[in-house]
Amino acid sequence: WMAEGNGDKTLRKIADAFKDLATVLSDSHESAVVEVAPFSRACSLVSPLFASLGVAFKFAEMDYVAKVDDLAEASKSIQTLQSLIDLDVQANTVRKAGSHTRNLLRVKRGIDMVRVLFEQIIVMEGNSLKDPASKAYEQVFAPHHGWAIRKAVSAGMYVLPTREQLLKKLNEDEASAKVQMQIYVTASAPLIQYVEKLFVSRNLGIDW
Ligand code: 1PW
Repeated sequence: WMAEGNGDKTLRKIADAFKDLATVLSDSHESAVVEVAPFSRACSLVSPLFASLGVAFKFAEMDYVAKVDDLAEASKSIQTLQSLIDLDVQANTVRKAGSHTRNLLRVKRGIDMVRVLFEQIIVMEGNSLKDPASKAYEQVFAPHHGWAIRKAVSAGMYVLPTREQLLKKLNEDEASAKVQMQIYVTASAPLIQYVEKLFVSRNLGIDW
């Protein structure tokens, strides 16, 4: 039976990791400090989810994984997200291709897209993921992508797994999936806002 589903409980791991990060934020309020290591670890747990969206999202998964790996590597020498950004500010490399700060902004979009996707899946009717996935992509990534990538992604929307297939791959039933997805939606929102605030408060912008 393990070959069918995912005995690792992907959704629960994601929910738990983001809940822990949200707790750090809510306990520390204004003085909140998020460390790069637990942030990148939580983001890495989201990768199998991209993989379960099927071959069409292989490129999205590869791009996301490479950027999360870069943050994990950075965590060996940089402790907090704030200092990760400040180091790029000082070196004038914030927008440089492959910089940690640029990768952080892309990874933030990845976890935000999953947040919107889960929000949509929780309220959706029917078995097609096309509408929830399209909405998540349109809202989070499409404004930052050129024509060719947008076209490729919209083609991929026709070969997504069904909701039933996705839940089976994730080894969840309807009820358990909704619980874990809602935990992620609730926990990821303040974390995403926190990362955005790091950029905005330094006048770095988040629309690039
Ligand atoms: C959940 C529904 C499925 C929607 C999946 C949408 C995936 C969107 C990400 C596709 C990214 C693959 C192509 C890579 C694009 C890069 O040019 C771009 N990366 C991102 C994440 O936007 C910018 O990366 P860069 O130039 O900073 O290396």
